[in-house]
Amino acid sequence: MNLLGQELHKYRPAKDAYLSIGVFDGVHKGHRHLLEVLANQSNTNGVLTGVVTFINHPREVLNPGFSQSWLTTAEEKYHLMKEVGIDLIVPIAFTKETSRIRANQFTDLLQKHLRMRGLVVGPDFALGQNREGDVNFLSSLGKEKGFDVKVVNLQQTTNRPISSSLIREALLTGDLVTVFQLLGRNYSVSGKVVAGDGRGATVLGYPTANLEIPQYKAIPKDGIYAAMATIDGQHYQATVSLGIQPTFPNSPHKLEAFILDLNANIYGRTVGLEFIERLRDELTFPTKKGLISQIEKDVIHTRRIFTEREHEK
Ligand code: RBF
Ligand code: MG
Repeated sequence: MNLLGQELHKYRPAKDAYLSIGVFDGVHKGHRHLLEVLANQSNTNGVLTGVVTFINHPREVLNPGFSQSWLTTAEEKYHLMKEVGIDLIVPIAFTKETSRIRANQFTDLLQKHLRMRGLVVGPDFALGQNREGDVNFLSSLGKEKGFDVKVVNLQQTTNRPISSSLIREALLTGDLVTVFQLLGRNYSVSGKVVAGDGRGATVLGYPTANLEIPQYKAIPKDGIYAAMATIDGQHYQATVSLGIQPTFPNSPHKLEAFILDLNANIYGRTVGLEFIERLRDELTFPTKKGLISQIEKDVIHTRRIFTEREHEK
């Protein structure tokens, strides 16, 4: 049995299912639109809502050398999918072997193991060797083999379809307004608090939590941000410094959060950060005093952003 067969073989869904297939990195607005159509279709037909999602990026296999930074970790992705009502999440690895599976063999496996009765996809979707199973191919195959194919038009923003790569680009330029528009929520990163240099607490009077970020996670452009921190389900306002702290030469690249109104040792705990607004670039200050008074302003700015958001509700 091929790897895909082995992976799918583990599942024994109690009912038939409508499925979508893809990477779904970020579970952005466009993905959510597609998944909502999927959920409606399966509810109408009284079947399960399932997603088959690649663990790695197919492009990694198809063009070696390509490496992806991810908008969502696997756990974040599954959590977001469950929120939109996906019952069955089936992670699969994309391998050379997967890329060579014939389209009809692929759908046979989906029918056999996941009880696929319908497939909901975007207009550019294709599966199977050389993308032979495009939307037209799948529609006629479905008629023959007994599954329905529904094509969902992609959500547009200012004439470009919403895509994970557009969101990555916006993160790289620090354009959180666009990120929010395409993602439908704030971008977030979570990581364990590790030991820093202690300079924040001892020299500046602004102790920061230094976060260890997952290796493949996309991070925004260096700079200072207002963020919402979450620690054990509790929310805190935070001012985040992301970068190389140019005031102190040879500092490592770091993601640090000054968490407002928290007096606790949080070493080893996991902190989630939702990036809300970019405040400024990192600057080089001639004196520590200059940096301290700027940090003071950043913190006041952060509080103001939260107050304004509170009023907008
Ligand atoms: N370091 C800099 O060199 N330049 C900055 O503009 C800068 N801005 C910061 C703003 C805030 C709100 C915080 C919490 C830190 C900032 N830092 C900056 C990082 C600071 O130098 C670092 O936290 C300490 O040196 C401890 O590593
Ligand atoms: Mg620190």
